[in-house]
This record gives sequence, C-alpha cells and structure tokens, in this order.
Amino acid sequence: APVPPACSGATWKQWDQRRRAGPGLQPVFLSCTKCLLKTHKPPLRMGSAGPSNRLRRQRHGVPLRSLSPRGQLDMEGALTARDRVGIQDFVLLDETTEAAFISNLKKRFSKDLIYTYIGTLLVSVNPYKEVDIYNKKQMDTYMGINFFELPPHIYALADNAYHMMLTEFNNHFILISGESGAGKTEASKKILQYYAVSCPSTNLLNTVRDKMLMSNPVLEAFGNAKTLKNDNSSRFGKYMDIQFNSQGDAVGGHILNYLLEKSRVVHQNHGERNFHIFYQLVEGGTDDLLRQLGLERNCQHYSYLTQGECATVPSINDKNDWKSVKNALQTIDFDETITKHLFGIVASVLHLGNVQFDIDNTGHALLDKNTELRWVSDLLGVDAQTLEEALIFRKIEARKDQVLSPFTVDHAIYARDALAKAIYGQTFTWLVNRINDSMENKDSTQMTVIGLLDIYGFEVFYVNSKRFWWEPVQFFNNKIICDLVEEKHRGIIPLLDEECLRPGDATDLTFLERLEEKMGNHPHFVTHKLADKLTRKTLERGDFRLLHYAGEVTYCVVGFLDKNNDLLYRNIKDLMCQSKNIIVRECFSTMDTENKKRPETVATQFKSSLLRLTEMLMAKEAWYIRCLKSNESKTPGQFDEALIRHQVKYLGLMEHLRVRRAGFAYRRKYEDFLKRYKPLCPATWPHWRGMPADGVEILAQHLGYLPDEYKMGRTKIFIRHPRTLYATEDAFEKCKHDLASRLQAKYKGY
Ligand code: AOV
Ligand code: MG
Repeated sequence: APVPPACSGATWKQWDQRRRAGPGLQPVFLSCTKCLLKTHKPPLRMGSAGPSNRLRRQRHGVPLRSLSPRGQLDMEGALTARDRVGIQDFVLLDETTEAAFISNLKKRFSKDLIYTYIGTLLVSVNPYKEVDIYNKKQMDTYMGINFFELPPHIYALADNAYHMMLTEFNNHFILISGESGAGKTEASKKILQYYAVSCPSTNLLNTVRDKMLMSNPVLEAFGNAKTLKNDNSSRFGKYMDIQFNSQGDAVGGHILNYLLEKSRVVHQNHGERNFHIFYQLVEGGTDDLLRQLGLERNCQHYSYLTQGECATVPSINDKNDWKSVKNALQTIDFDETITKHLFGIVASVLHLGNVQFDIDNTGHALLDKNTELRWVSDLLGVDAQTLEEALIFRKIEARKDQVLSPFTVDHAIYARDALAKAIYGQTFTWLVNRINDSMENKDSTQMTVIGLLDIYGFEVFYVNSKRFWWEPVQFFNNKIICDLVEEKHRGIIPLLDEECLRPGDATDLTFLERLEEKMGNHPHFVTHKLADKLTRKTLERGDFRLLHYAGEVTYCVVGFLDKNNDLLYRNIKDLMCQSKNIIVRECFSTMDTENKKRPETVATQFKSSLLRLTEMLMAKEAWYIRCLKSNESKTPGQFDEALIRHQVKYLGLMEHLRVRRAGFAYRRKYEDFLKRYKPLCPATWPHWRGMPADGVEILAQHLGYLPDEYKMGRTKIFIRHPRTLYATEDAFEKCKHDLASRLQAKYKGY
C-alpha cells in the first residue's frame, strides 16, 4: 500500500497558498500544524475541492468557475437557482416524519428531480423515462465540485468518491441497492460513464476505458433477461473494480460475477424471456450467419425461447442490440474465430432445446430425429454418435468394464437440459474472464480502486394483490435470517448440503421434511404443514416461506437438490473436454481440474464467494446509493406512494436520516458563532470585516476542525460531534481568562 509522504508540518495557510497557485501541482500530503489530530490528511474543507480538481477542470478545458457565491455551500433549504423544488438533502427537512419524507420525494419527482441526499447517501427514484441530466455538460458541471454545492446527482457522488480516493490514497466502493427494476444497473452504468469521460486520458488509456464501457453491453446480452419486474433484469451479481493510478487516470478494470441464473436457459416463467443474446442472434444475425449456425429466423421455432410466450417485447429492440453487441465484442478484442465459436455455442443451446426423445419398446429414451443433434455436434465440434450416447445412456464404470445404463425419457431430458445449462453457464464465466484480460491494467503503477457493486434485486410479488404484511416495521436484525439460512448443522444451506451428500433416497421432499424437523418452530419459517389455516391457502405442499426483512419470499423446493449438486454426467463432461470449439474445451477442462481439487455444492460456493466479497468491501470506504422503484407498471413519471413508503421502510431510510441528523445536531448561525469565538483567532479578532461565513470558515480552520467534522450551511455552521464544540468552548473559556488577566495587568494602575 502506498505510504503518504511524511507530514511536512506546513500550516493550512501555506497549503492553501500552494493549492491556489494553480495547476501542475500534485496533491501534497501535509498536515496543518494547528490540526489537533495531526493526521496526514490535508486540512480540506468539507467535501472540498482539492488541488487535483482544479487541475482536472483545466485539463478538460472546463472553465474554472468560482464556486457558489463566496465559495459557500448552499446547505440550508438548499435553494440553488436551478433547484428550487423541495429540499435536496433530507437532513435539512424540518420534520423527520415519514409523511414529510415521502412528500419531499414526491415533490421533487414531479419535477424530474430524481436524486435527493440523506447526508452523503444518495436516494434515487426510477423515473422510467429519459431525463436530460446525463450529458457531457452535466459531467463538466459536476467535475470537482463540493458535494452539497449543486443539486444532488449521481455524478456528484461519483466525483466525490473519486476525489477522496485521490486525496486520501485509499480504496472506495459504491454500493447500489434496491429491488428489481429500481435502477441499480442504470446507476452503475452512469457512474462508469462518468469516470470514463471525466478522468484524465491518453490514447492508451482511452482504449482501456472503451473496453470497460463496452463490457456492459456484452455482459448484459448474456446475463440479463426480461422478467416480470424488469425488461432488462440482471440475472447475475456483478462487482467491478475500476483501477486508478496516482494521477487519477483510470488504468484498468476487473469484474467478479456471482451466480448466473442458469436455470433460465432451459426454463422461463410465463411473461419472462431467456437471456437477451438468443433473441438478438435470431433477430439480428445476418442470413449468412444463421445459415452457418443452422438457425431459422423465428424465435417461435425454439422451445427454449417460447415457454414464457413473450419472445418480442415492445421496449426491446433485439436487432439494434445485436449490432451494439457485435461492436462491443470487437472493442474488447474478440477476433473472428472466437466470435464464431461464441455464437456457435449460443446456437448449439437453441438446437439442444429442440432435441426430442421417444420411448423405445423397453421404456427407455430414444432419439426422435437427429437433425438437431447433428447441429449440436457440428457447432460444439464433438462426435455425433458419442453425444447421442451421452444423452440417452449413463456410463457406469465397474473396475475395468464399462456398462451403459439407458435413461428414461425424463432422465434424458434432464441430461440434455443439464448440458445446455452447463455450456451456457461456463461460457458466461469464460466471457467475464476474457473481458477481464482485455481490461487488464497494463500500467504497473495502479494505486487505488473504486468498486461498483450491482447485485440482482429481490423480487417481491403480490399475494392477493396485497403486498405487505409488516406495516409496522420495527428495527429488523437480519442476523436471525442469516442464521436460519447458514448456521452450521442447522441452517438451510448446511441441511441442503447434507441431503445432497446423503446416499440413497434423498429427494427434494425429504429435504423439506428435514427442514420442518429442524426449524419447525422458527418464527421466520413456515411450510404448508406448519402454517395456520389462513396462510396454508397461500402455500403449496412443496413450498417453504421465509419472512425476510423486505417481505415474505416463498421458495419451492422442487429442483433444490439438483441445482445444488449441479450435476453433469461424467461422460458428457469428458466429451466436452474434447470439443473442437475452443471456448467449450477451455471451459470444461478448467471446470474439471477445479472440481477435482475440492468439490463444493453451489450454495456453499456462493456463500464463500459472498464472504470473500464482504471481506474485500470491509477494507474500503463505502458510498451508498439507494434506488427506489416509482411504480410497478414501469409507467413514466408515476409515483406510487404506497410502493415508495414500503421501500423507504425496508431500506431503513428514516433510521438513516435520524442518524445523520443526530450527527449534525449542533448548528449555529454564522454571526453568533463568530461573535462568540472570534477571540480564538488572530484573523478574526478583534474585528472581522468580511462576510460572517468567511470569518467562520477561517475560524474553523484555525481551530483545526477536521473536514468531516463540520459543514458550512447557507446561514449556519453544522457540527457533528459535541466534543468538537466542547473543545472550542474550553478554548474560549481559557482565552477569556487569559484576556481578562491581560486586561487586568494592562489597566492595573488605573
Ligand atoms: P435494476 O438493475 O435495479 O433491476 P435497472 O437499472 O435495470 O434496474 O432499471 C430498470 C429500468 O428502469 C431501466 O431499463 C430503465 O428503463 C429504467 N431506469 C432506471 N434508472 C433510470 C434512470 N436514471 N433514468 C431513466 N430510466 C431509468 V434487477 O437487475 O431486475 O434488480 O435484478
Ligand atoms: Mg440490474
């Protein structure tokens, strides 16, 4: 880790002079001799523009405008000229009631002001329409500003995280949360775009930056799908590190992906689609390409694309998206061969879905026609005969002999679907790795990172058109649920793992019985058997329900054991390892070596990857964005109060607000503050002739207030901790005493 240069002992004034000296200066780590805490941080003002901001604005040719009048921050009431609607920081709301909170959100939303702060937390409400606030001009405006100076914006948060990272030489991450369709992915894209445009650049870096941006359309094509909640729902978790060097250039990126919803490849609920890429290929691929891949230009032809009965969606233009994906693939260095193999895989999955089985006269599975299978074997570069065998027989090895045991039709369908899921899932992971290679930081001087976490949002569904059971949400300790899910030997995951390993007759239903046995009287767990009469009506026999903090979620145990085992028969795996398709061969060979090392169930793998993520995040400074969904029907500009209230509740926004408000409970009018404490600083004593706010700023700096200890409002100064004020008060008392003694000494003779 980089060590900041030793404290040079310069005073704030000297430091400030250097800062004002203009561009060309690197951030210097100094500590104010008067700084009470003697840190290595430059004594910046709150969220202040450090030296690099000025530099950045100049490099980009953005005018070095003065900040708001007199350099003040417009905190109280926050009525900047461009944003006179509602209060832009909830901390400044007169009332802390939920009604006031929601009414403020609503007022702003009605004027397309979708962002509001709670202190440094950003609340965003999905407008479901284009709002003209994401252009280059806006980016320039927000570059290097003080956080509270302009109307709330995601750029302000991004810029502040960036600036803090540069001045403090530490790592940051931005956590974006909210339910499905709330706008998390859009937010993360806006942040990435902001960094791509506003960081300093060179030709070499531009390519890295383009690659970072272009990774999005590719991963979205393969990892997003239309669901009931969101037409572009992320079906995988994504954590992306943006790497910066000491000059603040974005020099590389790295993505970690979490648990792609593979089951979607073979099954979609009504009103939902498979992953976008399938439709894009069928709709957008050239005639020539489709011919090579043996595909028809008709989604209805493919059983993997028609289960949800909504292959075409008004909001999605698959043809255009196909073009963007093709372009993006070029940018991230996919040559023709690799692209061909990649689309070969996509097509082979579609063909696999159409492979049908018949029953032979012994009751076993038989291949119906083998045209589709031919295509699969062609595209994957494996022997057709062996592939057919692998789909309808299981190879059992007994000592040196090999016995082929025939499948039933159900079993064969299972093996077919397992293969489709495995190929697609592995290809997705391969894609992420490949993108990582292309975004890799070639500059060894990477210093710091900003991480972006965009997870899949939970999907809360109406039960009898009522959404909530929990109106009075009290503080919810999520540990109860975490224990229920993962406690050793007793939680759902360990029990599932045990059931998967148990030889013999373990099924999804025996797993459910085990759950009922172990956690039958847990207040957050119900099943059909355990439920009271009323609840029982809403539960099927194979269901269990957990009462999560955001609402009830019902889980159907069918397929739990399978999904957790993620079983792929040995002979299929072996066959794939010999594939002539480079991607398939690579994927399955690495999968094979990994599995030999330490076979882990899916749930356990996921748990440990989340644990690693948590550890990684704990070492970074956090920024939060909370996304709210404005309505369920994706209607532009509609504000559903009940829905918003619910989200405000479970996201704990009111609690958050209370904490923040308490944080700055000490506030004083500038005049009052100055009047009382001006003897503490030679610059303000005995008379201060400038604006009171400027006097207070000088005073605060002289007193060594740390940047995050106080804020400058429109008419008042806000102080976070009582101890800061107490220390000032003590100093004042002492000063008063000294002054009195001096006066006494001076006028002794009179
Ligand atoms: P999500 O990421 O939170 O859901 P998205 O970011 O995909 O949600 O947003 C859903 C849709 O809302 C987008 O496709 C846009 O149409 C619209 N939208 C979101 N944010 C904005 C914005 N700032 N301006 C305009 N439209 C917006 V999920 O991935 O399903 O959890 O798992
Ligand atoms: Mg998303």
